[in-house]
Amino acid sequence: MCADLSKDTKQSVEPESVEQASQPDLGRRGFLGAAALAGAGVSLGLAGCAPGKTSAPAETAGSSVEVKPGELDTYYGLWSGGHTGDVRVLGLPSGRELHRIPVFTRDVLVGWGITNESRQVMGTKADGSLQYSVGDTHHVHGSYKDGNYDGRYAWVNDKLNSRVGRIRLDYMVCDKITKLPNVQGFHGIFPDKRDPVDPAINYTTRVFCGGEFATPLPNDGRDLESPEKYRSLFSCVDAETMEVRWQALIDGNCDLVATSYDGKLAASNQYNTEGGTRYEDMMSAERDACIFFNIARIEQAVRDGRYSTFAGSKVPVVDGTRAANTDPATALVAIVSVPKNPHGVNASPDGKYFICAGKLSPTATVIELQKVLDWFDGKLADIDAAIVAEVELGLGPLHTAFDGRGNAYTTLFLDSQVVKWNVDAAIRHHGGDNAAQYVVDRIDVHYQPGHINASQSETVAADGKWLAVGCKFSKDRFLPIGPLHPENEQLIDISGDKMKLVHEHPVRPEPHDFIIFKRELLAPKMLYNLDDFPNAVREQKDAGVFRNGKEVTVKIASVAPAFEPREIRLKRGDKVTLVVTNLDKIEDLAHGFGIPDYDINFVVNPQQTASVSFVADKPGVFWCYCTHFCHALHLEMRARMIVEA
Ligand code: RUQ
Ligand code: CUA
Ligand code: CA
Repeated sequence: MCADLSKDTKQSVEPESVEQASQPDLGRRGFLGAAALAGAGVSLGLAGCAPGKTSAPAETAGSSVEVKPGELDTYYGLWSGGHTGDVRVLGLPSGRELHRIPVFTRDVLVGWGITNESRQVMGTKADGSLQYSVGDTHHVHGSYKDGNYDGRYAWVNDKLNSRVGRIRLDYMVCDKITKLPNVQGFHGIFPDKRDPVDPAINYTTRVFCGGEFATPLPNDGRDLESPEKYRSLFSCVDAETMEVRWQALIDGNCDLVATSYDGKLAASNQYNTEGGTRYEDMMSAERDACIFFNIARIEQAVRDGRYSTFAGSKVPVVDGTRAANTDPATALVAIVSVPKNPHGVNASPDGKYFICAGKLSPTATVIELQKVLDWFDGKLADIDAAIVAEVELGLGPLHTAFDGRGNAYTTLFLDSQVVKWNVDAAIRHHGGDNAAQYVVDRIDVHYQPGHINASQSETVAADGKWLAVGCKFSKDRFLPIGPLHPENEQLIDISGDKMKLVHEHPVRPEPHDFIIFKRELLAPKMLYNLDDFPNAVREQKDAGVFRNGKEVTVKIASVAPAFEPREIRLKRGDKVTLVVTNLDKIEDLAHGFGIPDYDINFVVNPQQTASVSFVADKPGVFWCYCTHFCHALHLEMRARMIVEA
């Protein structure tokens, strides 16, 4: 399978010629480039910036990505699911999708949004219906200890409804969702890596969330046409309680978030520092910003009561606007100027730099963290002197990954390339050493890449083996399936000097971002613990139908291949809570529980308990059956639900 794919890759055609062949009017590459540049309203001075010589098309990399039948992958990947509101678990290097963890939207396989337990996590309205039924996940990141993933949690954002979801990585389920107050378009998310003050706290205790869209605050209809009053908020969520600890009022629109390895700084690259509400206004200034939050100072300000609150929320809000933070001695934030409408900010694994990609500028900006700290300490007069490099890479730089050997890998959206560049050489070049060659290699990807990540890239253990690239357009790479194309995930071997494209697979749109880490860092549990469920039906003899007037509790124990009880007698209009415990203790022995015409189906894993509530409003006979293949007698695994008229 994999070998075939690499063969396909080998035969791939030059992107430019394909564009022309299939789209006579205007190639997409040309179209996107023209639109972006016209929107930017600038000439980018690209003379020195034409895509250089690219690597040869993928060579067959032997069996390096092939994971043979029965073999296990060596890396996990956590991929955001985009519109589907979930997080996907992949094995790498094979790229096989192993699981989807539902978070913000219903999932009819596991019954997410159907069981009472999951609905409580998702949030319901007063009438019991789900608060939200759609989502848009972009970024997923794991909890840290000592600068590496510790396998406890992952967090994912919902840009659409400004929610943060937390996933317990031991069971790979979402256990908490928090709605950010007064935030619209919550985009970048990143956990901290240690506490800025207490050295004993060498693990994640905060999750930072960047607010993208600026809105009137409060956004209740009173200020509609006064853009100068629109603001966005940067939020800090407690990693354990998932409550919002504090927020910071800021100018501009947060894009991504990155955190320093010493715990002292969180950053967000910002576009639309102009505060425009019209498309053209959002690109009018030549430079935007990367804003650095001084975590210790902000939390001291909160302790000192130097904050305000907004209607409807008790969360302390500190002032992180440019106007309020000009004096380094008291500033809560430092604002570094970067070229217009930057995209992506990433922390290098050596802990020294944050890199902002230029998007509308063909550059990447390297900011030295020690210099930002020096500015706060009064040792650096000009905050923009924290910029140690601003180098040309190519058109449409978006996101950057690292190999742990001093190289950065940046996606070029408009050029449909990944460029490998050396950070130290870029700094020397920026410092005036024109002989310093910082671009090491370029490779074509197919097509228009957004996010990129390397194995262990965002940890101290970056290992420089694999680089995954999320291509936003797949066009001619797969069998046609109608107008909505899959996206293309490509895998590049970065263990040598030259990048080698070794694998690709289609994905349902659109994953946005992902992390890749060694499989040893996760130890998922195979069985639930009965004691974790207060409503568990602990033994078969506890099962049965228990009536209290119109309120009926149905307790069901499942042991393959039978449910107990096998007959459930109800009266029309009964308010039913049906609890199912899977008493099987065998790995991989899940049961499902489906009730025809009652719109109910969910899975119960070994030693798990799940419940649903419904009104028995349809009289008749309903064969509740096991919906998950479990046994040779799986088809016979049923309970007859009788609803008397
Ligand atoms: S952003 S393609 Cu939502 Cu992650 Cu950059
Ligand atoms: Cu139990 Cu199928
Ligand atoms: Ca701008």
